[in-house]
Amino acid sequence: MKKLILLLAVFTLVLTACGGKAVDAAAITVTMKEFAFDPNPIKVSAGTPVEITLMNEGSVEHDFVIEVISVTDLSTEGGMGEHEMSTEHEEFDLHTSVAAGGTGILRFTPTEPGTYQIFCSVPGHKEAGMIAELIVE
Ligand SMILES: [Cu+2]
Repeated sequence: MKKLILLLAVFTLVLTACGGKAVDAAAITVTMKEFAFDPNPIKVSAGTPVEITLMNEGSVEHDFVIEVISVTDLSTEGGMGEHEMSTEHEEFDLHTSVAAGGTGILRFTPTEPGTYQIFCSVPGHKEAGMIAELIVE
């Protein structure tokens, strides 16, 4: 009986350890439409990996751009890659394009606290107010 109690105690400890919080990546879902990002602002922490799921709920292509930001571990998934319509050769530190109704994933770890402007680089969208802020705390 003593052994059973000990086993139960160990089992409980293991369960607690596995079920503990320790979320090491912040998962955020951002919706894009004409002409806004939601939520706005988006708050993240310096040094903590961020995974942003971009859902385009609009009826045209949108993208998520931050022109200048210090990040590590950058990766994207499911986006459209480069714009076909874009004629500029701008280099953005963060850039994921998502087709109407599509989803893209952007992963990065911000390294410098600050407030960064997010915008959509599809012609006319930024001018129409498609901007937001990323706050790195
Ligand atoms: Cu847009």
